[in-house]
Amino acid sequence: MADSNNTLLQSINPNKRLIFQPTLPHNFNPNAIGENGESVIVPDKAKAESDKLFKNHGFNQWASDHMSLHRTLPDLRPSLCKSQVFPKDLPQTSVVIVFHNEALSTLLRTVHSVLDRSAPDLIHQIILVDDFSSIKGHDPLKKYIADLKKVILVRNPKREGLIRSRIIGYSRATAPIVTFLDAHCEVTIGWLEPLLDRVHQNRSVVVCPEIDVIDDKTFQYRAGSSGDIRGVFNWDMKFRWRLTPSQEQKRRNNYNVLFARSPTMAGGLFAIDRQYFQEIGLYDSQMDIWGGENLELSFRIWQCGGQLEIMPCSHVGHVFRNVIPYKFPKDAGLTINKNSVRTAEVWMDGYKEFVYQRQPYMRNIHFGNITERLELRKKLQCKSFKWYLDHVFTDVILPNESAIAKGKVRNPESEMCLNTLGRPKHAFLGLSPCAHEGKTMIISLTVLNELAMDEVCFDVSDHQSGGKITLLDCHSMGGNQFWSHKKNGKLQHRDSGLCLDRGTGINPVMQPCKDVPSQIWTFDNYYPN
Ligand code: UD2
Ligand code: MN
Repeated sequence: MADSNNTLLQSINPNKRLIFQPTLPHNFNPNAIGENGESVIVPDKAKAESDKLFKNHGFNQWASDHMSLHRTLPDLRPSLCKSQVFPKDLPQTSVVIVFHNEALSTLLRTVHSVLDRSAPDLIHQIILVDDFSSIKGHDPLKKYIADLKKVILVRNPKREGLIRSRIIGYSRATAPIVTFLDAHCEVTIGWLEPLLDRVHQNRSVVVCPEIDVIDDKTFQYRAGSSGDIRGVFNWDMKFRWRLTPSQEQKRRNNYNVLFARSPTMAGGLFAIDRQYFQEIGLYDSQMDIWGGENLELSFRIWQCGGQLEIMPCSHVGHVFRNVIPYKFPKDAGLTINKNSVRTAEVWMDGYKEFVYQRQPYMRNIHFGNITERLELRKKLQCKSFKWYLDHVFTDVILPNESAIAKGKVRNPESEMCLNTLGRPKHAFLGLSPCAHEGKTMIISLTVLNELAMDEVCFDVSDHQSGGKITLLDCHSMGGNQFWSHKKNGKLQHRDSGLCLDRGTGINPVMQPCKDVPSQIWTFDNYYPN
């Protein structure tokens, strides 16, 4: 069907092609588990085994092992994407997939989904880089891929981490475009043409697909970051998704099939011109194992004259997990922070101070030598971080701008301070002696009248006296998260009219407002407008 359409198209315009239409897999069984991206329900008799396997990879390996390596998936693209035509002579890509102790079935499903759902003339090679996985005895991967013509396996003789592993994979790539994927992805129909086309149009554009979610517990395939969401970062140097500001939405005609400019990328999934990647300095090879490299590359692309975009017509699923299942050779937190400090020191100019203010111990991290990266920045005549914030991440909230008041929130009578105590979302706000230290005590009264610690807001849904305060994601919509406060006075909750009271137990409580010392709160700092 697609082939005959393509033949028809080429008789009209020989320079164009339609999206590649995959055919149903050989031996397709519509009743097999997980087909069409549906949830896998583990039968009772396999629950114990599946729970055990979950620990190995931080996802339901049992489900993955029992689904087809060629399973079918829903098509989540906006409908306009389906009729797009592309140049016949799109450049080819090398696909690089790095992995450390990945489950064989998820890795092979990633490979097959690429082979099954990409036009064969666009895939030059798939390079698998095994980052020193522990292989005991029999080596099923090597045996399996021996039959797959385009697939190459490279094995690191020592653990390098994902950053250097990607450089190793890149160095084996020979196609004009290199596409990176994590080892637990599934690509969907039409994923490749829009990525290659965009890089082909402009070699200094780096493009990411929309990342759909493959559920870690059920392997259900569903929409993830779609359409009006783009990548940003916070001052903890963490990648975040955020709603696209209205100006950028307007440029895109309020969400259509046009690319979205994104301040940062999640990290794992992108296509880049092979030579351009070399020119802008690949990755910082002194970053270890995991983390930070996605922001470093994002800042570098924008500051050094490139663009980072998300293509709404390209959809790739990824298994998001809640734990990192593999070991870090050195302390995990320190490794990630070191990578982040290298990023901040090279690219963020004075704005790195905001990072250090949030996590003062980061100042003392030995981040190694960054001379080469600073020279790269000079050689490429890259712009300042201020330029990046003014022109790209225009909706950034600077720490001191975002707050009306900030710091420890103290009840002077008791010398007790509000403290989220690192409790999970949906837990109650706590208290601790103000003499204690810790970032869970640093609370902002934001310009939106929220009481917030990071992205967690103090929410009051129980409007009875004696009700507790719940920690929830900030929604920026007022409602149960709207508070009023006058310097060194009460903290009044708008919708219930109640005031925050130190209470008599371990948690503060909401009480009718009265002039009593237990309802007086002072922030360390107040910022005049
Ligand atoms: C996200 C990115 C990931 C990377 C990371 C920050 C997506 C979907 N994923 O985390 O690509 O940018 O943020 O660093 O955007 N691996 C190795 N050696 C190691 C550790 C990991 O080869 O020492 C492999 C791993 O098997 C996987 C890939 O690197 O294929 C990414 O690791 P992850 O899946 O644990 O990272 P993720 O998705 O949480
Ligand atoms: Mn991943």
